[in-house]
Amino acid sequence: MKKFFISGVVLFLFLGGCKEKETYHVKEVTFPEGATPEQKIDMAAHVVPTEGQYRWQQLELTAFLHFGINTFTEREWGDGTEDPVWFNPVDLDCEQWVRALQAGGFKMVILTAKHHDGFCLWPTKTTKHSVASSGWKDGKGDVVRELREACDKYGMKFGVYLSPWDRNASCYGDSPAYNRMFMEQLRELLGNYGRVDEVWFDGANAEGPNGKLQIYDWKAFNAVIDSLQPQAVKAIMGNDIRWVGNERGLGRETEWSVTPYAADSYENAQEENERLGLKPTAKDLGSREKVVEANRVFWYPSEVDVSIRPGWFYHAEQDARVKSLAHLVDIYFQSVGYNSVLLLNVPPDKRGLLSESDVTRLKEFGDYISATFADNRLQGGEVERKLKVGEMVEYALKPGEVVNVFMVGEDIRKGQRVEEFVVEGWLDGDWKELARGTTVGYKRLVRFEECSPEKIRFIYKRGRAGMNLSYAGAYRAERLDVQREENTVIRNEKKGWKVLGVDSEIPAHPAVAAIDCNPATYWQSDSSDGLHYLEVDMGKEYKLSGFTYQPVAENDFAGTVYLYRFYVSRDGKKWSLCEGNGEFSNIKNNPISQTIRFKNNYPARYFRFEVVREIEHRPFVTVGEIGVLYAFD
Ligand code: FUL
Repeated sequence: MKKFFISGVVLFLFLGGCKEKETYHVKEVTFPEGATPEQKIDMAAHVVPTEGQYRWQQLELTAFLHFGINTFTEREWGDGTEDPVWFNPVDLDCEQWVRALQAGGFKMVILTAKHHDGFCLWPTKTTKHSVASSGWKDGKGDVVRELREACDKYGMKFGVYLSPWDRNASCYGDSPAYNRMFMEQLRELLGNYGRVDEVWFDGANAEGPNGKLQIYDWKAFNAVIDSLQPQAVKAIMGNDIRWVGNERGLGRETEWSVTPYAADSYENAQEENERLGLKPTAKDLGSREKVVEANRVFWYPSEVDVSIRPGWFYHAEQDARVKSLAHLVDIYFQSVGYNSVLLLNVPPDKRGLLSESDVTRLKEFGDYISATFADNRLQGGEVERKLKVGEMVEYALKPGEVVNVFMVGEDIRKGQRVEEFVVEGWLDGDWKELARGTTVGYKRLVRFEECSPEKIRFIYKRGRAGMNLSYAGAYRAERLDVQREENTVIRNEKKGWKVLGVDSEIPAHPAVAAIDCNPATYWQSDSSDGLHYLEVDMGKEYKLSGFTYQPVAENDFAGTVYLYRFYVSRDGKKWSLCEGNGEFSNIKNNPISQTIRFKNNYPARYFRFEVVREIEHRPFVTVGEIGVLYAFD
């Protein structure tokens, strides 16, 4: 006999007037043994979000606040040795953060209560490494409390980021001991600060001081959340919300909220994900092929996290590199408009305020989005409809209206189904294709050339079951000039620079390309096991205070350097080490230009950049550009 096993809660619903009974699977379903491909696809089409996941999806715009000891050291990842006294945001004003984010249209804020450096923004009992030991408010301050109160005052939802990776905790690596400490931190945060709507766990992990890799107990962490804040969604290493796979604000055009990709807390998650070739960065996480090969599927929707600046933490030198309005709007279309939720980071500065440039940009963004979507030009677009595959729905437009955006949504409380659709406009007495797309999900936006059709029709081309169309809209989005500020490279004057030595180079990418002031060209070493290095003669002596590394801006970022050593020399023979354990923090997820500042200045005419490890342990390395910072006499 075939065994039918359906995990999760199963709902039976009678659809208005029709006798057909539909069975829905909340959050997950395991396919019965021997299920046919058609049965699997049909079951996948009936997986629906939990109430919490649905509430979260409706927020559309959520904000990250990266704030902590790194704000004061200007680093992206602290190593845990920082002195807590350095934390002193004398003008801290969480109400200013919340007001600015609200003006941008954001509905929830998520604070980095603890980042990888282990410094806690609340006076925890679990470690001395917290605001209680800081110079701020004589150790009596509590950022989490102040933000909570500001959120309550303005009606903003509140979430916490608690980094499992802790480079300060001495018990990190002693897995049971650290897991206990981490759960205690969770209990403090989730038990003492009122309602929390999202808990964000990053996946970064390493060995502790004992040399052992920390093994996290995700199930136990989840149980703490479920007992204290059952309504909160658990993101990234949690099993409610999935990381979209990059930190550039790019969703997938084909984005399935129903996927066989399993969060780590599920049985056999790693084995199954490997068997199916699934990981957060994979292009395809939910096609028919993947579903048919799988034994189970989950409602595991994606979240697009990206910073308004190149880095996650505030760095004054990035003040002029706040993303343009055009770029933020593109990100909106590629996240919210691709069936995802946007999590935009806006980092408070050393004063404890969002900087003026970011506040202005947030307001521009909020105004642009609300003006664009204020007036739906389709008549009857808000009426819900049921469409069978092959059916279409036609809408009249208000006469003479110019449009360039089409919006469509599925009622995801009845599953995600659409695999292909076409949008056509009635122009000059004929139907012309305006746009086409694959998945829809909660919300799909498609852009096309400006036009004034008399009517628009939506054609449901291909799908997994009947479509529950929840709304359709046509709008005009004002065109904006597209710039990509954060790709600006710090260009040094490199006149007279020469390559002094290099371990290897491939003909298409010679070493000299790393110092030609052109980030589009790059040096690539060969794939030998030996040490890869580049030595440069700068032609004259400088007082070197740091250096810059621009990774290669290509899609897979292969060859990007993670760990390095940096040496200088006055004669090109005797070398002194300035940075022995250098780390380009977070470069794998966020491959932006890196600026490293030394603790001292070094008189030098030559430098040597030695690669200790590539981001994925690949045997070759690439360098888009390497430059130096120097002090004037
Ligand atoms: C990453 C972290 O390592 C970054 O520092 C940042 O917090 C980002 C949101 O997640 O993986």
